[in-house]
Amino acid sequence: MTTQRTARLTALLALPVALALSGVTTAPATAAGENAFQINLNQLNDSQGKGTAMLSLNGTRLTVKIESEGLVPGQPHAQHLHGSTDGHDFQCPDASADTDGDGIINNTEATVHYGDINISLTTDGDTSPDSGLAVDRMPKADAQGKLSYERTIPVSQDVVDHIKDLHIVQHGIDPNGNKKYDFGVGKSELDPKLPQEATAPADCGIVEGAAVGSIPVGGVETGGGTDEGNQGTWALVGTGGLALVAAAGALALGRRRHSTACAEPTGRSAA
Ligand SMILES: [Cu+2]
Repeated sequence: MTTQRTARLTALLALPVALALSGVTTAPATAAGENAFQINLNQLNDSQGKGTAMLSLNGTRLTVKIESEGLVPGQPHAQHLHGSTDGHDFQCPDASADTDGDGIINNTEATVHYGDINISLTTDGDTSPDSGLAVDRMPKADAQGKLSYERTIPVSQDVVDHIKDLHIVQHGIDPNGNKKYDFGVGKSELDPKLPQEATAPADCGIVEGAAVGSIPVGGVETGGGTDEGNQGTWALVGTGGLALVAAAGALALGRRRHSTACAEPTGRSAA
C-alpha cells in the first residue's frame, strides 16, 4: 500500500483513480440522499477555488467525489476531510481567521476552525492524517485549474456516524498568479522548506444542511476554539518524514494541554 512513490505526478494524473472505483454504483451522483451528502466548496484566501463534492456511504465504505475549479493549474492540491468525530462543531473559517494579519489564512490559523485532518484524500495508498502532505499522492489540477477526484475509502464507524461533522479542504494557492507554488508569500508555517502557497487552504466546504452553529452529530461540545489562536497546528503532516511527525506529536500534546479532547485523530481509515 505505501509503496515508495516519488514524484510520479504525471503518472498519477493519467491514472484517474479508476482502480479504486470498482464498486461505485451506490449513491446518486447528483442528489444528496439518505447516505449521500453534498458539499459546496467555497474559496479561502481569494484563491478563486470552488467546487462541489459528494460523500456517499455504503456501509463503512465512503466514496468521495470532488469536482473543483479555479485551482493552481498543473499543481498538486493536498486535500483532506477535516473535523472531528467527537462532537466538536468545527466549521470553515472566514477572513477573521487570519489572526496574524498577514493577509493569508494559513493552515495553522484555519485548523482552529476546521479542525485537524481526519482523512487524507489521496489518490492511492494511505489515507490517514500521516499522508496529509503526501503531495505525490494528491490530485493535480489540470491546465485549466480543474480538479476531479473520486475514491472509495474504508472508514471507521465513527466517521459514518459523524459524517456531517466533517469538511473537505483543498490546499494550494497562487496569490501572485504565476501558476506555481513559490515563496511569494513566504514559507509554510508547517515546514519552512515548503512555500506557504502550497499548504494554505484554497477552499473549504461543509456538508449541506450541517449549518454553522448546528449541534454536531452526537455531541454537545461546540466551538472550534476561535480564541485559541495558536494551538493545533499539526493538521498537515506526512511527506516530510520523521521531523514533521515528531513535530506533530509535540503539537498534539500541546493541543491536549489546551484542554480540547480532540488532539487524537479519530476515524482513521485503513486503506
Ligand atoms: Cu487539509
